[in-house]
Amino acid sequence: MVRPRIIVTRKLPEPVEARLKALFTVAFNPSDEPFGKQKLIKAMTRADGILCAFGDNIDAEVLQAGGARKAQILANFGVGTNHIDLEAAEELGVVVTNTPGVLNDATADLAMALILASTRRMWMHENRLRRGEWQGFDLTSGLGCSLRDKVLGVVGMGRIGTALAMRAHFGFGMKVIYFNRSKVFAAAVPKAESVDSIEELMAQADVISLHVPGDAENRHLINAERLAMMKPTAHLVNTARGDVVDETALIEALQKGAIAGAGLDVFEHEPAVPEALKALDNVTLLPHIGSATLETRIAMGMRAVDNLQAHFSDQVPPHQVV
Ligand code: 8YV
Repeated sequence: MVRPRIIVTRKLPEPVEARLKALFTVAFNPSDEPFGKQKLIKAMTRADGILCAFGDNIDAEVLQAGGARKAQILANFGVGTNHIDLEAAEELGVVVTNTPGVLNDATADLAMALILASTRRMWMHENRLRRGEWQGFDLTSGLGCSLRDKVLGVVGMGRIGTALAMRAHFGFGMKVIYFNRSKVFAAAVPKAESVDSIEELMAQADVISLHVPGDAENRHLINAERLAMMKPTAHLVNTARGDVVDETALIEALQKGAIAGAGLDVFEHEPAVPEALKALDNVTLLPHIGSATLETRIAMGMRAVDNLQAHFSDQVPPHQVV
């Protein structure tokens, strides 16, 4: 039997590449240079399946490419699929899969780390120390705020939001409120309270953490108006997608001190990070590393391979999106 031909757009952890090699005829990307549009179009016409990732902009034009040979499946390495035109994929009969579940802990850990970094003003302190500005121990300057009995507002209480809420509630004594666009959902976190509107959450929370998908409906969900509803002592953490927040409005709020701080792992125009944001010391900035542990990245890769393997064995992939 002819082995399916798979094109992999990014360098993957070694055990994942080894498993792919054992199952398929694979073109890897050892240089890890991201694919541009033309290369994605070419991949679409030369493979039976593509193992892609965040940053590969797979729009309708890419999806329409192909003739005698056309990729039947896009196995995304990651849970978010906002970089793929799902509607076009569905229309064209291209299967899209993702890798949910295995990155909940890593991403929730990082959100918790950003909450701690922001509320304890770690970036400001570390930066001053590295610049040689630490004059010695003192009791009153640069104080942060404690988390016990503070309110964590989770926007999007799905798998990752729930994992964060558990950490915040059991590990740090925080009260949890949450807002979900689907009202049928009941949180698995003890005493977590659902609020009726995002406005209510913005106004009540001491720390707000975003865990919604980066789809059109959520673009600029956190805009100037909603940022203005936050307490001046509150912190915003984003490990979801950059465009869920109006970055310009956030910069303004941070510059004015209208909110106390922010912890950001994602940005509106990655990998570009505005200089105005870098200049602020009430914000912690990380380069989209929510799922970046070796264990997690291997598990994500294996899940993507599971999806490919099922598809090419004429089974429904376990994590099919469309
Ligand atoms: C991944 C992510 O690293 O899974 C996601 O949606 O945002 C990240 O944790 C990224 O998607 C890799 O493709």
